Amino acid sequence: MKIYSYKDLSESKIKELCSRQIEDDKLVEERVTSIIESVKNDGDKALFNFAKTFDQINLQKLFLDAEELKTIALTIPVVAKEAIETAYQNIKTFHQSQLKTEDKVETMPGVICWRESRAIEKVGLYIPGGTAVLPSTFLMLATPAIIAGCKEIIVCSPPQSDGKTNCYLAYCAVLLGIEKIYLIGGAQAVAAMAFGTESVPQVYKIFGPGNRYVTTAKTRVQNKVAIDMPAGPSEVLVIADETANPSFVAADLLAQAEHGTDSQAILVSTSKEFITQALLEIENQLSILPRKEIAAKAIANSYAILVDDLTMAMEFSNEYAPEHLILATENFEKLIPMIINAGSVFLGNLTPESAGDYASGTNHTLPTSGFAKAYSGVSTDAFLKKITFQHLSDNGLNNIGATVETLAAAEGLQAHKNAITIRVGSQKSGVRR
Ligand code: HSO
Ligand code: ZN
Repeated sequence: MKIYSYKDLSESKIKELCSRQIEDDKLVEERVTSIIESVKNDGDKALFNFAKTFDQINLQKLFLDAEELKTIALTIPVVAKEAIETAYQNIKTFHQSQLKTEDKVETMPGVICWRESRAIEKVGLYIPGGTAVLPSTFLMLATPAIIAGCKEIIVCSPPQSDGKTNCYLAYCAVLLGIEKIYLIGGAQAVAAMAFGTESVPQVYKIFGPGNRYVTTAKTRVQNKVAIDMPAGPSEVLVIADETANPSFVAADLLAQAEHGTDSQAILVSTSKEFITQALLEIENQLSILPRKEIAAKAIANSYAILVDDLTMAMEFSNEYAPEHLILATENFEKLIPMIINAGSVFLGNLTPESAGDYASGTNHTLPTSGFAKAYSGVSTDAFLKKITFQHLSDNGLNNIGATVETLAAAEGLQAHKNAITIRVGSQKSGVRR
């Protein structure tokens, strides 16, 4: 891990450190384009073929039904079942609190405007499989979808080598009342949900993380469906001062690093000595991690920055716009108002990112690659649309009429003006309205 001194960094070097160097991979782009075309043209047939080529499986059907899921779910160890239930309760409580009814607003006497939420009727959730199967992602996406009231929730996850899904995902499905898991992975899952096939219903919005194929496919199908957000590799930025604990911080950086070789784990500290201690701790803890090869590569691509004070640390963090921001300082309260760009924030020395990754209640589907400058993480809102309503009374029509007529005339849109004039006229002549 390289160490930089913030004061000595040029503006262009700061920009470079904040840019997530993800090269365009032409091969991935081409493959994704051809996968999407195949699914669009050949539907289920293409999906069965991709299961053979990519998952080495001869699927008989493309999904597991409620009965099959129940049977698989029975094999879950009791502790895991209880942990999933606790996490689910917290996620549910937090996301339920996001359902808010807004007040009606009288912008002028007799002119009433308001917004109401309606659920997106059909949503598609992608739950990654492969080396890291993520039941937590299932909870993070399906819980707000259910709370929002989405009618159709399609779940896709790549099949295991036995052509099934694992007991954790199956148990989540049972707990959530989701009756099918489609055994489809990669770009083909995204294409199937975007365009629909004989077995897979078409959806209006696709959610969920995934590898480069999945994320590339999501950005590709955006002219057809909405997506939660553009996604890149996961990242954490830890701001630590002398009140922080180097072993805690090292553990947090490694938790991020074990996600993937391209993950970023950035340490920003006010103390040179702290950085040295944390780096030593990383070495110690890394050597006994089961995913040490992956984590070591991610750490090698990451860096530490020495700053003069916490204000400087916040300045860098806002420029970097991390997916996860950990404030490893007793002074976190003072920093909260200074946070401008971050996906999710973890406050104080006893709040690891892992708490939010799994169980505290906040969502772990968050903007990466600097998109925290413009995007929010997934929440109940992401599964809702806000519809505006308005009503004009007699009085309201009189009050707003001239303004609309003048603006319509200024834009040369006579019919717009008429829509007001004709009503005001009917008011005067006593014509029934
Ligand atoms: N840190 C990941 C979420 C996750 N961690 C799932 C463990 N499982 C992205 O926020
Ligand atoms: Zn994580």
